Amino acid sequence: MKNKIDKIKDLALKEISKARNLADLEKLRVKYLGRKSELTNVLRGVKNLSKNERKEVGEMANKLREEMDENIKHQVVNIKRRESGDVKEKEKIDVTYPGRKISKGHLHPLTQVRYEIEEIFKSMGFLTVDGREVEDEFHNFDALNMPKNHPARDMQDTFWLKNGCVPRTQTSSVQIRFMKENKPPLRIVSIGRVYRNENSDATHDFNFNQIECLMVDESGKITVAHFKSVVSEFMKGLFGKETKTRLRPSYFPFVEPGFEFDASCPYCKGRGCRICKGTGWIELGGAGMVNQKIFTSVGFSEDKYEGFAFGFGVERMAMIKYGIDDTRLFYGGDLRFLEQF
Ligand code: FA5
Repeated sequence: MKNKIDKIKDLALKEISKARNLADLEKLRVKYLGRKSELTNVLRGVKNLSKNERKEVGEMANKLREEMDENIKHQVVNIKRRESGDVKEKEKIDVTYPGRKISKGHLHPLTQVRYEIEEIFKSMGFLTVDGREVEDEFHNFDALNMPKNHPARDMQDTFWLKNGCVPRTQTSSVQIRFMKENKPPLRIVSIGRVYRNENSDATHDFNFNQIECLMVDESGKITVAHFKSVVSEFMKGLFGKETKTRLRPSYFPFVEPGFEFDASCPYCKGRGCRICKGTGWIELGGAGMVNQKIFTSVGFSEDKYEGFAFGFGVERMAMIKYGIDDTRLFYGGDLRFLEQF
């Protein structure tokens, strides 16, 4: 009996001292002091012992009961103290800890270029105007001297809508809308999305942005020299002085004479590469002196006014400015690309 009590004592006191929380401690209390515990069994059997043994074993068992009870109470205090210490540690505020950096977003590179372009034109006295992204056939083609079956329509393979409208293929439609509402003198610039049914490659996409510029005044007041000076001022403002530009004769039904405008390729510095298709130049857009037919289509008398217009691709300008070799990167949504701007 005495051996058994000693074994219970060793095991119980060891387990009680190792208990890590109050729930474990309660389980040990039931195990060693409960009605079904070994010690209670020992006490129940005391009555069957001899008188001397009864006294001795009874005293030992009661002493152990008190000792275990004491140890459990002591351990409750320890656990509570430690738990409240843990909470304090967890909730401690270190006012000297460096703040967490909040990552800030920024404007898309095309939006940055757009704002920059608008600022340059604003400084030259141009008004920024908005156009419509979905146009009717009249404003997108007919009023721009591109009637049905005109071969120039083929160059702008178009997404036609069922109601006969088009997601605009060029920002030149803004010229028509603005001149229908406003009389010259006028200087406007308009930037926005256009859509063409094209296969994508490094310099072409089916959705891109154009900037349209229009300057009109009485006949004799605006010449090609004004166009050249406005464009070269714009190019210097956007790309810096080192970029070379050139004009080539070209045809657009809404200008006469018409030009195409190129900037020197920033990758090969004019030597010829994959991006510029070996030519050393990147085509930025079309331009020319406004065809008198456009003035009559908006209700102005023929030969009363003269002016120039140009339309450039914004993605191509952003490619040159930032040294980007594929226009599709602008629309890929890849943060590794976008975070560089
Ligand atoms: C036009 O769209 C004429 N409206 C420009 C114009 C305006 C001429 C005013 C005369 C007077 P074009 O189709 O060439 O022209 O397009 C102009 C520019 O848009 C191109 O030079 C190029 O920079 C850009 N561009 C054309 N197609 C794409 C494309 N698929 N992806 C990206 N940029 C394009």
